[in-house]
Amino acid sequence: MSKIVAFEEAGPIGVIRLDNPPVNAINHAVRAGLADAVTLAANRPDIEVLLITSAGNLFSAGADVTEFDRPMQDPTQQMVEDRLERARVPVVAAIHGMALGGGLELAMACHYRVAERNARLGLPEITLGIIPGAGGTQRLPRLIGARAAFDMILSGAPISARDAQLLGLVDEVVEGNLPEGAFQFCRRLIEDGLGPRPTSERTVQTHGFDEAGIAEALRAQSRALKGRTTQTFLLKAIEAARLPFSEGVAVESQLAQQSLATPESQALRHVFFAERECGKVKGITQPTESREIKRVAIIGAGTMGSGIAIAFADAAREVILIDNAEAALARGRGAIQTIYASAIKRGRVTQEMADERMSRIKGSLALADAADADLVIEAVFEDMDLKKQVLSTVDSILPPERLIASNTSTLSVTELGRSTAHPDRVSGLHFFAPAQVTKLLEIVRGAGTSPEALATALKVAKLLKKIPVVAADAFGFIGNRMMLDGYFREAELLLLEGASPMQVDMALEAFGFAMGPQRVSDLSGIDVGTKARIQLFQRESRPDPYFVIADHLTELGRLGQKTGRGFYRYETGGREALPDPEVTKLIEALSAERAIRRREISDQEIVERCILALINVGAMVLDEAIAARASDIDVVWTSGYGFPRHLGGPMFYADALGLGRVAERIRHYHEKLGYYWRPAPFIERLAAERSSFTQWDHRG
Ligand code: T1G
Repeated sequence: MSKIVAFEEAGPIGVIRLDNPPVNAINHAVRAGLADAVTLAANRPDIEVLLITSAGNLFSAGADVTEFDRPMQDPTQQMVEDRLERARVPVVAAIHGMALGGGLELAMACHYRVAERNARLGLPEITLGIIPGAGGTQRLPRLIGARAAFDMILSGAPISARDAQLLGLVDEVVEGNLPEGAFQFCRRLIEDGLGPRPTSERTVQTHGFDEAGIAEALRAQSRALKGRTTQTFLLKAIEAARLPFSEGVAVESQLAQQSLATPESQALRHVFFAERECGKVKGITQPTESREIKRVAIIGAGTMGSGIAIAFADAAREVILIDNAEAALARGRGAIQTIYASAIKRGRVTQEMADERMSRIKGSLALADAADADLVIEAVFEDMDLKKQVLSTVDSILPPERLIASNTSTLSVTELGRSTAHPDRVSGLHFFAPAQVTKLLEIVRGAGTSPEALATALKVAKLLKKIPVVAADAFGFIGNRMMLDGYFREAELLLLEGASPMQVDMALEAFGFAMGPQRVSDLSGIDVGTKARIQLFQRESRPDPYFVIADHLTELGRLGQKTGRGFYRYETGGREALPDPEVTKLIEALSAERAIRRREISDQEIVERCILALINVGAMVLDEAIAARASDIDVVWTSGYGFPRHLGGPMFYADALGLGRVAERIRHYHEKLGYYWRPAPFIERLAAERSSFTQWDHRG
């Protein structure tokens, strides 16, 4: 027997145990091991029940995704499952932690399933742009009905053991120790003389899986599935569940292969691995002994400070939220209560959980109260002098081994570090609004930041379940640099040339962005960008036009949603962006001042220019080593800036377009539009070498 799959006898119970760390992914070795174990058990007449369990934190995370681009070796998972289903004795799966994808499919091929109370079960394949391909679209409908199966696979979200039991997916939820509970369950099967119960022989309940039901299910996921196609493969597969099992499985297998070959799936798998790669930083390892982050002080109770406070309270940390103004602190507390109240309303947390978390957040007007924190995060206004003052004060009261971080979104972390006596312990922790929700955490490494401080910052990201991307210290780091110098800047130029804010936003939302640039500016506050540029212009210059519209709107007090007017106007208390003729007049005047001829502009041109501008600056960010990998940039944009995941991020998308074509189009716009379109030498180089960003990332 292989080490990965062990078989042992416990009286009449044959125990098959998977042990393929870290997530019991089902690769060829696991499949072969399972097949061998089933054969072994079949030749042991004294075995009356087979029990499948796993070592480690979870039952299985499914098929090994790293095997997808290689031909599948026998035995396939379907072959193993057929063996299990046709076993002469009942087969039981004991599920702990998570059973996902192929892991749940394996369990559904067993005749019975028991799960520990906290277990979660799901088929998340759609998040990888594929459909379940090991019988999941045929067995799940037979266990819980076609409609419930369609809903579950369409969302990709795991469900609790309790809900799984209510649906009929799990036979028993074990409150206490799972192995004991599973053995008891097996012994009861023997005592009650209960035999094998092949799922494939069950009939499919199709109630609610009609045209109206399917439309309703798709509507419920319309936002998550915007621009996606995987759902069409899935629908056909679930419909095939009406066929005899063997025919349905054949249809599923074909559709699964087709979904796997889509650019959408390649993009989503790229993002999956990119999100796991980005936390690995050359030369930075997690110290075995490192200080635990129990208590966090946050300076500044504004929108970001309050959101960061919630993120740490949600991670069961003690938080002290400090501000120098009573009114600001009260506003911060009010914002926190409002956010938890809406989380309760949406069923994300219970009143009890919200109360417990809010009780972890203490307010204070005294910076001195940060002295016993393990970590201090400064989140005051984006003003260099103010931030330096706060950091140097904190530095003077905080023991030197503790970490200090700034939530700055554009300012130099190196310079901020130098305003303290310990620049080695200063890093940037750049959260994205809403800080308690957005997955991305941009970690900025200042020139003085020590490897230990960086390792702790990465640990903080894990603690908050955030996706960390490390950026070198330069204006705007990775995300904001590309947004300001590339994407948003080009969007503004298109407005000066004749496109309307609505046209630009709708074109980019149709491309797949969650929200277009002007609506994002109005949401986050146009003055935030203006302040960042004021700081920038103290160190660098940018030729006109560079955000002339936004900076004029700020001057006019049109700061966005918070003032009811920005690029759009908003009804009192409303969030719907309404065109405002005053803005059109302002833009026309700014165009005239610059002798810019206004014209009709197509949506196609809008998208091409905004995306290529993003990619071009992305290549500069890579060339300047501000980002370590092109895939890091893709993570920043898909998890922090709403770039469509199913396109893989700007750099992966550039590869899909072909860098030769990308370079050619950038050169075209350089001739037409000048300075801001000077092609990034890095793109020219890779294009000349007929290479790609992905190849560059995987260079030796
Ligand atoms: N295959 C290969 N490697 C995997 C993997 C998988 N399915 N899941 C995780 N890993 C690696 C991951 O890359 C990382 O590697 C390490 O394990 C720890 O993961 C036939 C076709 C289970 C919730 O979509 O959601 O089954 O970086 O950092 O935060 O129908 O991993 O250390 O080298 O994410 O504790 C469907 C994917 C597959 C689940 C754990 N399954 N995994 O989260 O750890 S398709 C999924 C996850 C399928 C069948 C189809 C999460 C997790 P490294 P991690 P984590």
